[in-house]
Amino acid sequence: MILYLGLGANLGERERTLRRAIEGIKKIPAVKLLRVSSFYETEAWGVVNQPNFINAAIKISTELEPLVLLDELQRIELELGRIRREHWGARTIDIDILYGAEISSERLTVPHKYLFERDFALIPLKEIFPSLECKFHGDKVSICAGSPIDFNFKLIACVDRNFGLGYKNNLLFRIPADLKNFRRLTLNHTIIYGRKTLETFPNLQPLDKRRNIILSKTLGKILGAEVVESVEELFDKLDEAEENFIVGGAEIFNELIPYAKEIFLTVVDAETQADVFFPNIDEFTLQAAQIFDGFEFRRYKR
Ligand code: A4P
Ligand code: MG
Repeated sequence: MILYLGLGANLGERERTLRRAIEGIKKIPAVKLLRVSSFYETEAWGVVNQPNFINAAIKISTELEPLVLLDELQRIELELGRIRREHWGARTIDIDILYGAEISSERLTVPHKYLFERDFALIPLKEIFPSLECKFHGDKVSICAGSPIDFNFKLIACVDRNFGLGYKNNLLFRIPADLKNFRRLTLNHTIIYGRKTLETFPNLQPLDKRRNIILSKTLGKILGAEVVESVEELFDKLDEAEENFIVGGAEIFNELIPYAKEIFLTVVDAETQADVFFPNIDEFTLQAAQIFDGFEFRRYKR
């Protein structure tokens, strides 16, 4: 089932809390995060004399029963410090199921009962669900920084015809033209990768002339690289104006593809015995392809 959720915060470090909530939702078993909207600064709706909110919407697919999902969302609200006080009152985080099913029970009404009256929910939702038919009401809602999609993540990989990525912790291909293209694209930018990918680099060393960030819970200090333990910690280190290339492996691609804007794939016209695969790219569209003898360069955009 595809569901759209709305998130809102008007107390504390609002952007960080929203990003942590999205990461928390991503980690719920049987939930797949498909898409994230920009963050929007919005005037409090329904109650006056409250700080502005930041609101966002996300798209997920899930096999969970909606009430089980609601339990999980409320657990995340609690973990992030939501205190239930006044109805419609100020909150560190509020997560609502906005759209995607028809449910009307005591604990849960979907579509959310005020969805179509509230620009703070509709405008982010419409961004990730453009075919939704709705009317806006002229409320004060403006795009602001801080969404995970603002970090300009680009995924880059070389795969076989079936999107196979590697075998026994190694790359499937080392094609000189592809390595050259990789270098040209990533030079002077930031590259982000996991421990196993570090082990595929020459001399097992970080790559030169690029900011290297390694996402790993087990690695210690590495000369020439910064090590972060979590995606949240990564967000704190990144610069929105930079081009941040995610270079592997499969786990890191899976972690960050929901936030990616662009994908560069070298697709080799071969079938190999791969044991890890590039994640599903249904949310992206092909922008350009350059065909060579035995492989092609493809560029996809969200
Ligand atoms: N519940 C029923 N349907 C749903 C649903 N679709 N999604 C039940 C989530 N929960 C749903 O919610 C109360 C109960 O609603 C839940 O226990 C659940 O069983 P709550 O989050 O505990 O209380 P609340 O948030 O104060 O009430 P409510 O009605 O959910 O408020 P809203 O609709 O979330 O509105 N202004 C701006 N600019 N931005 C905002 O984000 N948010 C609110 C709160 C008011 N003004 C705002 C914003
Ligand atoms: Mg709510």
